Amino acid sequence: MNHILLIALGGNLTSPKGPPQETLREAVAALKKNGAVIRALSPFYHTPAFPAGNGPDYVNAAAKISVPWSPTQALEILHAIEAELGRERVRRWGQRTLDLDMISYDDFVLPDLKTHQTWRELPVEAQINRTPDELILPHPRLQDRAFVLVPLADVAPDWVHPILGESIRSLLEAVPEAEKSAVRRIE
Ligand code: PH2
Ligand code: MG
Ligand code: MG
Repeated sequence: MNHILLIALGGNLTSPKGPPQETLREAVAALKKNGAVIRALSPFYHTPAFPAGNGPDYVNAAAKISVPWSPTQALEILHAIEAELGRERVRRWGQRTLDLDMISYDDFVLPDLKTHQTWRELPVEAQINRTPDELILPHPRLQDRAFVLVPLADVAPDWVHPILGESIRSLLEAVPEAEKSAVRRIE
């Protein structure tokens, strides 16, 4: 049974494979090696680190993939690819060679609506100090971030958020223009 996953890719440090662009390419190859079929891959973008001043610019991208994995297997595989490509988990939102975030798994809401709402509505100060220890899907911050939404709009503009009821295209429209224009496509 195959499932459609939206994945956000990012990195802002050189990995054993090279600069972030090379690392992201390797990550896509590793997804394939693990059995994913790449349905769509966005262009790569330069994006300012969030929070502002938090290290070098990132390279960000998004992929739509189909996989036979369960949500837990998917998380394990993404973490294994991150580790293989030099990721060290030092600090929340710290600099990293590779970040592979599961944005969605079909239209699953995990672990439940109530918990999802708590994470989604967490004030930004609290977000810095609290990391969920369970898988939250869709990604609780996806609607907030131009560096996630701009590439997602390339691969899945019509995907509708199962809780918010809005498409990626419409979520992106709500993001301030200044944040969108800071996401610069790499030619
Ligand atoms: N990821 C983070 C923290 N900050 N900033 C940008 N521009 N791009 C990211 O992917 C990113 C970030 C934590 O995952
Ligand atoms: Mg991550
Ligand atoms: Mg992330």
